Amino acid sequence: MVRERIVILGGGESGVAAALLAQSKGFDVFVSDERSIGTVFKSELLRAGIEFEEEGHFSPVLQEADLVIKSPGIPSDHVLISSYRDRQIQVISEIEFAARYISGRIIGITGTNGKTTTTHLVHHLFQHAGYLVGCGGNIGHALARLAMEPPKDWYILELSSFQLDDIDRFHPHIAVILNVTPDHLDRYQNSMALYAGAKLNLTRNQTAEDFLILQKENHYIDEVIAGRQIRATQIWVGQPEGESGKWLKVEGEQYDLREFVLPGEHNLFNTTCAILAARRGGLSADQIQSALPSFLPVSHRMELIGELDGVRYINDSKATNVDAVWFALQAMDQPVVWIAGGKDKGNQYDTLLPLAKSKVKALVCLGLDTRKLEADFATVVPEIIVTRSMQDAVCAARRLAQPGDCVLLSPACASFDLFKNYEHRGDMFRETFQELKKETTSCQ
Ligand code: UMA
Repeated sequence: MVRERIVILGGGESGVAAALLAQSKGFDVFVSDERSIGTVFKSELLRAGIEFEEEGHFSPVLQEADLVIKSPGIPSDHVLISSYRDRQIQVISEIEFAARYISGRIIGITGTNGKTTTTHLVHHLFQHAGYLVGCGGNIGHALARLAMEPPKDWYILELSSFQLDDIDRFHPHIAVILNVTPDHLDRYQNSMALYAGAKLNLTRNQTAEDFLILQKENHYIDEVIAGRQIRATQIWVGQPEGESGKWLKVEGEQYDLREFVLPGEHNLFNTTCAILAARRGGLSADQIQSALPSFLPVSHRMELIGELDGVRYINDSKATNVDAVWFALQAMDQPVVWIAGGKDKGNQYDTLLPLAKSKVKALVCLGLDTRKLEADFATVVPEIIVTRSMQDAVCAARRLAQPGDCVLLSPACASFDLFKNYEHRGDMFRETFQELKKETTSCQ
């Protein structure tokens, strides 16, 4: 019998996890990457005996695909993708493929911001209630890896628009769309309707037995939802009823937040959505309340990494878009030395200008090309410094900050120009800070 051939484009986390899963399901697998494949991923492929190519999509095997799995980082208008679609060869995302091999129920969480925190919280609530739970997706651990583990009761998945672009049958029982604001527009022909449309794909295969939790009064969501037929029960979430660090009321049930460590008004909204998802998934209000005090927040998201010379250093490396930085600056109550920059994704900084004017005393640009940042903030921030490495950026920030100030890494951009990913960028920030603090390194 001839085995079905799956071609996997991209040899990162999604591609390699999909390759291992596909091989375990008896497919003939080939992985192709346009750059060199990372050492860890390459050794996984070699160990499994999976064929691959790197430094380019050249192999004739690419033409023999029965099914193509596309990594989320590869744009849909890539010439290879277009050629597959022209030949009616199905191209799907790793999420779509992996979901075909799991049997538990899925909670899919998307949105421009807050999805990592909300995913972690929902995971924690179900785990604390005693369920077998898998947590993955855009959060860093591909669903395909979870599909190779023993089955779980629930899969809590953070999903990006890129992963939702190429779904076919993917079907979450509970879908959460936290918010939609401009991001990744370089991948969506500069169209918010296309980007919001990708997020709305999350509900495409839901039925009347399912739930869709989504943000009220978000005009990007309102515009795209108007043209869609939604079968799931819709739960619209408006302004949360509660006070950060004190209490929260969700559908008439009051929760005590005094021992709950997620600060900020925006997290009241994320927590409301997480509680709604947990309640629809069958958890009781008591089960949720008893889980809240033991929740640990996510790293790289407004993470206080320490204090040096009376200056607090905050790692918000996960803020890869303008809106996330808006929340970060909004939450600051000390003068800010702001480290920003990286790979620009078509950013419009207008919404940040008033906040930068009132809170930012100096901007340290970090990245290979920071001209747009420099130009856009020149009129509102008194001092702007350009750096090309984390060490230089942290040293510049240290020079500019005075006791009582705060150094905030909140880049508004992707990390891929200088770092492997946002975690790597945040880790480098933390390490540089710790070296300066221990005086194992010094600034020139
Ligand atoms: N590649 C090609 N051809 C191309 C473009 C890229 O072969 O034309 C190769 C690259 O050389 C690289 C590989 O594809 O080796 C990387 O694939 P990828 O960029 O899709 O990244 P993965 O390592 O597979 O990680 C992806 C998500 N990355 C992106 O969406 C960019 C990870 O989200 C996710 O955690 C992981 O799958 C597991 O599900 C990260 C992310 O930055 C956190 N997400 C974006 C965001 O949150 O803003 C959407």
